[in-house]
Amino acid sequence: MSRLLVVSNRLPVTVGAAQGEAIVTPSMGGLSTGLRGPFERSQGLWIGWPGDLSRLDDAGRATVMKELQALRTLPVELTADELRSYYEDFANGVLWPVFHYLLDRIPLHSGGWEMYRHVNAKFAAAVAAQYRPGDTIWVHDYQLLLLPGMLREQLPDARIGFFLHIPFPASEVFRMLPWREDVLRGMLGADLIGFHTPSYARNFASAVVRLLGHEPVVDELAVAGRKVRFRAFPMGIDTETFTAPSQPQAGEFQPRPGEHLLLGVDRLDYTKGIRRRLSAVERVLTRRPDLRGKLRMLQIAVPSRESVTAYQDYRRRVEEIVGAINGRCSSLTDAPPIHYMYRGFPQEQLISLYRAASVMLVTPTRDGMNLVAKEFAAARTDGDGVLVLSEFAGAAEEMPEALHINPFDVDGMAQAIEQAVDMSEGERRSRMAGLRARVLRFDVHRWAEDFLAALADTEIGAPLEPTP
Ligand code: ADQ
Repeated sequence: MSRLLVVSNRLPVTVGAAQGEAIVTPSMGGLSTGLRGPFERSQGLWIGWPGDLSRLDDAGRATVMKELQALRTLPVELTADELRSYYEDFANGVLWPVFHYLLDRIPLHSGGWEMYRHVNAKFAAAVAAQYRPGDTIWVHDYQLLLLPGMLREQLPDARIGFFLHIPFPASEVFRMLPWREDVLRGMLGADLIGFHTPSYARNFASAVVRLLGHEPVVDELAVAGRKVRFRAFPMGIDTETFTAPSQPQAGEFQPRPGEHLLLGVDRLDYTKGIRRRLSAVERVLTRRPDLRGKLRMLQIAVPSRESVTAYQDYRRRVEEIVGAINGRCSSLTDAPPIHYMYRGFPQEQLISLYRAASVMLVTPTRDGMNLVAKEFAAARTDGDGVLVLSEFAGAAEEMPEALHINPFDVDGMAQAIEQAVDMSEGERRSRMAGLRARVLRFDVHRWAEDFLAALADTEIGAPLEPTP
């Protein structure tokens, strides 16, 4: 079996300290869960940034390195400068808004390209140093778009896969990126390129035709004599975790009797449509006085990218709107309708909340997939609950039984929330049954296996012409 080299910006570990000792704990995200099987079976290696190790003393550093090695992870260390410029300024400051169609967020002076290239090259050197003939390399996400091309130059015969976790925008938007050709050439270094949905794959193909002139045949492109395949592999979740019975916990959240609980769970990110969602809830409260005191919105926002200015601004604006709505809609007898928490929650608590909610609101203005929507459906082992889902989330293509909304139409969103609250139990159950059947079948293990099987099946061709 081919050894799997996984490459992602961040290693799936957290380096911390306990009783003065440095410790490394594996962090169980969706990706690491999905890859666990093939990774263990092939005695794989995971290459990525381990987090900031600069505060460790020599002994702590030695312990961390040993533990990272024991977990079969290889750290690519980044200086504070590299991290700021490559990750914050370029990946999150430029690529993230362009790929999510938020063109007004592109900074006037979009810095960081040179450093982005430099850090991708640093990753390429780390991967090439570990590579043994016969290995399979799987590169992840928008932080490493140039890496497949750089690896192809160094390792012409390597089997390389790339998966993009965010949308690939329409070519008309993508071409606004000043480095568009380099980005495409970087991606085309892979033998197989995966996206969450067929529409992202189509957008990618039209960008390639338009900017590089390569015409695809179905899902294949011929690039400098090599065959590059691209197609959709919709990512799923670890269904076992989300279907397991909840353990009752002290102080657990309980909805009040007769209350309709609306739930939002997101990273605090300006693509998640949190402000529009809250406005829609306010509209429901204004239009439906009968629901006042009976409708509560629980919004959980996990802190994210806190050093990026756009995220600080967005957080301030979300908090302003929470305050404004509560100010307008609270009374002496009713509790404030918006219950907002800015922090991460342990997974068991999230699952209890998914189970307590009457309506789950997933309303991003753009989202590659959105796993929260799938986690909610999987967690509803009682077969009840309504999902209100943005048509701009990749998940919408696979979840037709949800109530689809356009987050730019706040009135329409308010109507969908009312429809969800008023929905009969029979309709709720029949929609939920459809959602659950698909989510449980196409889980994250299947996603990883399908991608790796398609990659194993790909012919490896001649090298790319070196990029100028
Ligand atoms: P994200 O933008 O992070 O991922 P999403 O797919 O929804 O979005 O995943 C978020 C994860 O964080 C979920 O597993 C959720 O349970 C967890 N989470 C959210 N809020 C939390 C909280 N308050 N406390 C604890 N955990 C919380 C990117 C892309 C997505 C794509 C994924 C996977 O932007 O579109 O679906 O990668 O490819």
